[in-house]
Amino acid sequence: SSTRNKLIAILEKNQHQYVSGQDLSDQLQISRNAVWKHMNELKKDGYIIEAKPNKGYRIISFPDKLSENTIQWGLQTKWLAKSILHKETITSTQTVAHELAQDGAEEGTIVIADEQTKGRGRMRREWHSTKGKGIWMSIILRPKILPQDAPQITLMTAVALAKAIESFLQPEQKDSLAIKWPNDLLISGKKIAGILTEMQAEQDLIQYIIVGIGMNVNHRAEDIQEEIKNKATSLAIATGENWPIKNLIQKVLVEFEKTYEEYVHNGFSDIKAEWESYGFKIGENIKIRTFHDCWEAPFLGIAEDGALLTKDKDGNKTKLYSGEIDWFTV
Ligand code: BTX
Repeated sequence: SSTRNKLIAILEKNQHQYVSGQDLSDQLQISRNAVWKHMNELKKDGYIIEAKPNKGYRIISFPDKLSENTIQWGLQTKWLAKSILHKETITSTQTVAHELAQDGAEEGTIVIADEQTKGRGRMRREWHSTKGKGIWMSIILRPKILPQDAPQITLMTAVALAKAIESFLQPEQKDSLAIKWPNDLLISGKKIAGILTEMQAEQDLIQYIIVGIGMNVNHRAEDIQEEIKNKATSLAIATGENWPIKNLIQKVLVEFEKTYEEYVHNGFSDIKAEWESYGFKIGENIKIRTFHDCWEAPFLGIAEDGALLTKDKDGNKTKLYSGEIDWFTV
C-alpha cells in the first residue's frame, strides 16, 4: 500500500536514528495503533525493525525478497530505477514495460519480476525465467538517437552487464566471462544472460526503447531446463556460490546508467572498444550461415554501427548485421 511504502521510505531516510511513533503517525496521518500494526506487518515480511521505548523505531535491515523498496534501498543511481514496478509473477516484463512506456512512463522506469510465465527472447523464442533464481527486468529508455543506431543499445547493455558481473568475480574467474555477438553473455562458453532490445519508432524518431535483461543467477543444475542444459548455465553453477541477487541488480543498474550516459554523451566508440575487450572469439575463425550461403572467416571485431566485422568468401572485409553464426563448430 502507499502508506506502507511511505513508512518504509521514512524509516529508510532515518536509518541512523529513531523515529518516534508520534512522528510517524503525524507524517502518515494514521493513528499510532495503525503505525504499530504496519510495523508488525513489515516484520512478518522480513524487515528487521528495532523498537525502543521512549525513542521509537529504527530499521536495521531489509528482507532479501525483492520489492520496489528493497531494490531502492542503497541504490546508487542518479535517475535509473527511480520508478520501479516489481511483480512476483508477470507474463513478460517486456510486455508490461511497453504498456507503461505507451502511457508515458519516464526514462529510467524499470519493470522487474521474480518469475515470468511468458518470458521471450528474440524472434519469438522462449526465455526461461525460473522463480527467484535470476534477474528478469526491462528498462524504459527514451534516447535521442536514430532508430538505425538502436542495436548499439544492445551492445552497450552487454558491456554494462559484463562489468557488473565482473565486479563480483574472483580475479582468476574473470577470463571466463565473454560477450557473444550480438546479445549473449557467456561464462566458460555457456550462456548466462540475454538481452532483448525492442523499439517503438516512427521514421527518424524513437518514441521509446525497452531493454530486456534476463540473467541466470542462482539456478542449480536441476533448475536449468533440459533442452538448454548443454548451452546454458547460471552464475551460481559457474562459480560454485550463491549470488546476492539484490546487490547484483543494483550493480547492474549502476553500471547500466554509467555506460548509457557515456554512450549518449560520447557516442559508441568507447563502448565499442570495451565491448571488444570482452568479445567472444575475436580474432578466431567462425562459421557464417546466411540465407543461401555458408563459409568460414575470421571474426575481426565490431564496426562503428555495431555490426559484426568479418570477411566475405573472396576475403574482402564485410559487415554482418544478422544471419546465423556457428560459433562452436569451426
Ligand atoms: P535469444 O533469442 O538470443 O535467446 C533465446 C534462446 O536462448 C532460446 O531459444 C533458448 O535456446 C535459450 N534460452 C532460453 N531461456 C534461457 C535461459 N534462461 N538461459 C539461457 N538460455 C536460454 C535472448 O534471446 C534475450 C532474452 C531476454 C530475456 C529478458 S528477461 C526480461 C525481459 N522480458 C522478456 O520477456 N524478455 C526479456
